[in-house]
Amino acid sequence: MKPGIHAALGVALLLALGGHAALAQGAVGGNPLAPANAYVNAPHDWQMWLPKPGSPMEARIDWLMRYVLWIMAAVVGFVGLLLAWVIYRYRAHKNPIPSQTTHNTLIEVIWIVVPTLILAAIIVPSIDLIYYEADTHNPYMTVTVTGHQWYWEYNYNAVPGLDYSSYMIPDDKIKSGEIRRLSVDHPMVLPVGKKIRFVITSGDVLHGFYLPSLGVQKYAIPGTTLTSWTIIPKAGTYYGQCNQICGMDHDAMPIEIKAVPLADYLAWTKMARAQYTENDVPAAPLSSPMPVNQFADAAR
Ligand SMILES: [Cu+2]
Repeated sequence: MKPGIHAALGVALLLALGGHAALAQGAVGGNPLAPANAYVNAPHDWQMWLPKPGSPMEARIDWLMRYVLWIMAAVVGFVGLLLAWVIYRYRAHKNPIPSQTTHNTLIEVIWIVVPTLILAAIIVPSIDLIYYEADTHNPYMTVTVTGHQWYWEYNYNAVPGLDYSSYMIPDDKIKSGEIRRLSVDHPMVLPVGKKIRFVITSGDVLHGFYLPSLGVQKYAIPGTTLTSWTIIPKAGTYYGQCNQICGMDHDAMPIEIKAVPLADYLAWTKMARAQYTENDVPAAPLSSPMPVNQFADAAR
């Protein structure tokens, strides 16, 4: 049996065993979807390259990055060698009487045509990727993402009432299996293999909705929306951060996404909706920073 099938069977078994217990506890944001933890796509020490692609979009971005990098390396290498050769071969000592040549039609044609072809070779896949990234039509579902000082709010448009806040777990409350400055109390839960559209906005100042391993990066701008999308083929946990300097706790608003099989996602929406309707919005951890606007309100 292939390892992939093994893993899938393992996940199914875990679901059968653990799914109901977790659902019964109603542990939204705790660990209701344990199998999703099997794969974690997170930054690691000494990471030197882009994150491992977790979506087709990031895979394309990664490919284009390497493609352009190789072209760039070839250009830099060629020009560098040419320069070295000219400096050596035509140095004043060896070449006391310089050539008076000012034009060479063949060389001029080459140095116009070749760069044009190189640019065309870069532009075609670039434009293709821009159109691919902009294609938010026909999603399976839409999540409205609102940046706040300093947490994220996720609104599941197709699930009435499912709108909750996601706070970073403070350093002193981190448990094993969680990642300092990246794990959150209530992650965004998404189904694997489905096209998810993000509608991104802000409730106060500029934020940045940045999911490096999924190839998503959009400003969250008060008063307007930007859209992006993703498909996550592999169940697991993916991370992002606010990457627009947005105030004192800019670093304390990470994004955590749990990608789970569709059935788990649907079960989760029922559970989450029941719990979140009861409690309105899940409580933030006690040591979460007080929203700065409270000071402003108190001063009035
Ligand atoms: Cu922010």
